[in-house]
Amino acid sequence: MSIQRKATASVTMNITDDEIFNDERGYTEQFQERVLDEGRSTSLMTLEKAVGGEVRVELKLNARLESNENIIVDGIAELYEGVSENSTDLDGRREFGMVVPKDEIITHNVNIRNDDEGGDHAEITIAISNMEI
Ligand SMILES: [Ca+2]
Ligand SMILES: [Ca+2]
Ligand SMILES: [Ca+2]
Repeated sequence: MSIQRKATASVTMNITDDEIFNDERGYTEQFQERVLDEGRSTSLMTLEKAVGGEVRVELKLNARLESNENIIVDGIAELYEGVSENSTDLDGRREFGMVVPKDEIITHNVNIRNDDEGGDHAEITIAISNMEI
C-alpha cells in the first residue's frame, strides 16, 4: 500500500511596481490542497499577479512525498518587467526548496527583486502543511 498525505499551501504575495513618484502596489493570496502519492511530483500551486501596467510575478510550487513521509517542495518565483504586464523580460528569479515533516507546517519567505534594472520587488510568504488525509 503506497503512502498518501495531504499537502496544503497558503501563499500571500505583495508586489511593488517602482515609479518615480508613486509606486504601484498589488496583493494576492491563494490556498490550495492536494493529495500526494509517494514518489510522484505533483503541482501544488501556480500563482500569477500583475501590477501597475509593467510588472508581473509568477510562482510555481511542486511537491513530492518521500517514503519517510516528508514532503519536499520545490519552488520558482519569477519577476517580469517591461512595457506591459504581459512582458517576457525576466528581471528576477528565485529558486528555493522546503522540507515539510509529517504533521508540521513550515513557512518560507521569498524576496524577489528586479535584479537587472532595480526598483521593483515582491515579497512572497509560503506556508505548507503535511497532514493526514
Ligand atoms: Ca514601473
Ligand atoms: Ca506602472
Ligand atoms: Ca525590464
